Amino acid sequence: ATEVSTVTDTQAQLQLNSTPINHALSDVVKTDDWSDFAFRPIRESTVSRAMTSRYFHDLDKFAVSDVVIIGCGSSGMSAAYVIAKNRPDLKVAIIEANVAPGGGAWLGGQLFSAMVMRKPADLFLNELEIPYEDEGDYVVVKHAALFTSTVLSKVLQFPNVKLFNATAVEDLVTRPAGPNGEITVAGVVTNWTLVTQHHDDQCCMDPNVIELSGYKNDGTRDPSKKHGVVLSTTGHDGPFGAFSAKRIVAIDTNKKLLGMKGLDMNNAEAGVVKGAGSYSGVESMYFAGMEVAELEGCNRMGPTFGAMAVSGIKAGEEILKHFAN
Ligand code: AHZ
Repeated sequence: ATEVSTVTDTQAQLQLNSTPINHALSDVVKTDDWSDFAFRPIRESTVSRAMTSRYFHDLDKFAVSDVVIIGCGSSGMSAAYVIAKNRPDLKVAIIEANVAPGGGAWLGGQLFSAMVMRKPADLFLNELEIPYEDEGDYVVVKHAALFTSTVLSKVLQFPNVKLFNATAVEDLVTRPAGPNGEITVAGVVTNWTLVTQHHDDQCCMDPNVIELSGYKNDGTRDPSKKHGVVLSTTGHDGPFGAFSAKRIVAIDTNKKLLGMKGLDMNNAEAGVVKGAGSYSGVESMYFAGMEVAELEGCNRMGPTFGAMAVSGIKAGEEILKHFAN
């Protein structure tokens, strides 16, 4: 049996060698002979500078941003797509605590692959050219990772978007916004997530900030410019989740954290979409995704993702209106 399989393998190899393979490196590896293959030369410091110069340039460029999205899960990515596609002139910074962006949208629920979206969220899949099976009232993407990787790749290709991953928002920057105690969010306080996780056992590791646009150099409001916005999409409560919702109830004394209620798909998805958008208690603050459920006391929906996409789209469109008016 061993002899037969050896003969077959050799024949297959010969067949492969006689057929030119049209691969990406065909121009360089002309005869499928890799023996002289070499990369162009480089210095180690060149690699270091190629990364760090760009990162520090981005830190500088996005130190003042028009839109800061906290959390890069399904709702945050959907909002980023809508905003960046329609307004290439706005600087959109996405801050994601995890190394891997995507939040809970790499699997459809439990550890299962397929992602369910109730109609009419399929229209967003059409826009993104993500294939799905049509099951009547709902559609199924064969793997949640197909949705997440597609939205993510489209968002990251917009030149006006910067994703700062492995970076946690630790607080909101706030400023007075009126004579009666009104407050506006004016930026976010950031830190490397690994630092954020060690405030209890290391001393004094001060954070950094991203400020929203709309201020003069002396820090006063520039009325000729639109005020930037923060959109929080940090998901439901957890080690990092519901971050801004929890912070907002300390800032807005009229607000109580209502907390996410039990699972009810029909009520939850409609409720989250209804509650998504601008937050009335603090100016320039917007919410989408499961964080809305924590803030407004909606049910959770479990593994159905239509409301994540649609609440992101709704908040994104409200933000577009803010910058258009
Ligand atoms: O890492 C978090 C995740 O990627 C990130 N995040 C949370 N706090 C942060 C902070 N700074 C920076 N302070 C932070 N990033 O936010 C992302 C949230 O993504 P998610 O997928 O958890 O939220 P989502 O609302 O977009 O989607 C929720 C998906 C769920 S949960 C659920 C249920 O349990 O019923 N149902 C659905 C559809």
